[in-house]
Amino acid sequence: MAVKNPHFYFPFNFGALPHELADYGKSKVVVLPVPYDATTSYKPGTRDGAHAIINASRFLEFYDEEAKKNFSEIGICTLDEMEIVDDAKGTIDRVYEAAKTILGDNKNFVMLGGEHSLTSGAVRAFKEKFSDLSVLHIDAHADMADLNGESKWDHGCVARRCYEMCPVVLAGIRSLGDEQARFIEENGIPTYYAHEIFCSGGDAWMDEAISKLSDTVYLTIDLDALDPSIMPSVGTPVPGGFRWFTLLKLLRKLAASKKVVGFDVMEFMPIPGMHAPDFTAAKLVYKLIGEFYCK
Ligand SMILES: [Mn+2]
Repeated sequence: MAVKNPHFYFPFNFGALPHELADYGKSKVVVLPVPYDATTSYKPGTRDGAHAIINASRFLEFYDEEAKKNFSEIGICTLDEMEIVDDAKGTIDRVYEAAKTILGDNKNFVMLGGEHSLTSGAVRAFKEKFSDLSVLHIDAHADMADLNGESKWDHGCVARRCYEMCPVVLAGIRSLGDEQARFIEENGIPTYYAHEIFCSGGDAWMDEAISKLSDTVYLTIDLDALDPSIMPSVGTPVPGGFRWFTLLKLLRKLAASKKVVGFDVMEFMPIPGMHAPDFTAAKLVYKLIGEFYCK
């Protein structure tokens, strides 16, 4: 029998949940925080991202007014921050091992970053378990470079690494190099550019994008996919991104027609003194736990 927390104890976990809702054995959802930002191109700071999202999540209200329920009741266990190692590939391999363990225990996976390169470690574990996996990559950047500098494991290469394992659909894209654009074109990778989807006036593109995915989906969200006006706390902001309800609508449609087996929310770079984006990121994570894991 778990001890009821005394009022002065406010646990540091996603949602500040009491022990009985945050215990690994009993929780259906497991949150993996990874404080890693070795290859970030413009400004470091995403190593503090997961911690800041968890901290903000402790002040959320758990009644979801849209779903009319409290998602936290299924149990959300927050792991300790993953220890990173000195090289990028080594850290990504650790994410793979962690994801594999969490999947092996039949838990629902949530990763908080940390830089986007970590996603390929998780996708590798998911692809091993779900052979028909596809990835929905929501991002301002295509992340389709084969190499950035000399590294295959840079955050600008993550969609390319995923594409080597399984089909990938890109959405919200508004920044990419010539070579990446050519690669996307030549390989017919379904790509929903921001100017096309946000200037068209409609949302027919959402159903079309979702129809390009297989039935079993891993969702990766780079927070810079959101417009910098609501999400300035990223390393490389680009104007012209998703607004809150548009992104939720897409993800709700995704949840309605596909089995989302895992997701991550990456590249959060907290800005000291600016706390709205921390709450935006935390609320997004909570909404997605509800959409994907509480049906
Ligand atoms: Mn990215």
